[in-house]
Amino acid sequence: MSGIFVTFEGIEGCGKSTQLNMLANWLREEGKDVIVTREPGGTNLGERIRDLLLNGSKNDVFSARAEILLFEASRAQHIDEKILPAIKSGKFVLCDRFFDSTVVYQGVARAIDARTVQFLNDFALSGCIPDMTVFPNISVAESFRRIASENGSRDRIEQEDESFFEKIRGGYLKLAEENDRFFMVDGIDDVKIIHKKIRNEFTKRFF
Ligand code: T5A
Repeated sequence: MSGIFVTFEGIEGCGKSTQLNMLANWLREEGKDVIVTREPGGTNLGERIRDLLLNGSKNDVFSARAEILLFEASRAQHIDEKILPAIKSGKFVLCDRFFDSTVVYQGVARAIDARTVQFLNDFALSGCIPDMTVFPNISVAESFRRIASENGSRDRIEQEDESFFEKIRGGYLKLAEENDRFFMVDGIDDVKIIHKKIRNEFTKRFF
């Protein structure tokens, strides 16, 4: 028995968490056993690493090498403790961000060379590749508008400037072009329209 593993990726505020929860609700209505999780985080250890990584100022002393290793440590724990056991027992696992985030945030935007990122990802992943990756695509201007309209302070990475997020968006567009598992959807549409498109694609691929 093997479940289905779907990840949600994109720039800040693209709507991935909203869409993940809508898909989870629909799958539950269909009688499926669904696990919702996120990266960094998803386990006790992972959530402690998340706190280290995100709570703080962009001026905190964080070497790019230390940062990527923390993301990978959170991922390795997440896969061993939660994701793989759930998939093996036939559950539907929906994860908010996964290794593609490392490819674009640490690889493209922080300029860690692609071979090193792939090596570290491979080590953490242990072959656990998503079956589908949903990517709501919005402009950086829209991302900034949405972040600004949310109450609460920006996390350490959200404090980066526009050029950082243009690199992230470019990185995702390239991944979407190169990988069939990606499903890119226009993130500027109404949330219900986006959900319907994701649901249709999901049905086409898995049911
Ligand atoms: N990171 C992560 C790395 O650098 N490397 C890694 O390996 C990993 C795993 C994690 C941070 O860590 C970095 C990337 C990130 O910087 P996060 O918890 O994923 O951060 O947080 P964000 O990406 O910042 O996620 P957000 O919750 O801010 O945004 P979402 O999930 O994209 O969007 P969502 O659904 O919360 O919506 C944001 C707002 O937009 C509205 C929502 O109501 C909400 O107010 N919205 C829409 N508005 C209009 N039209 C639509 N279609 C809308 N959809 C949502």
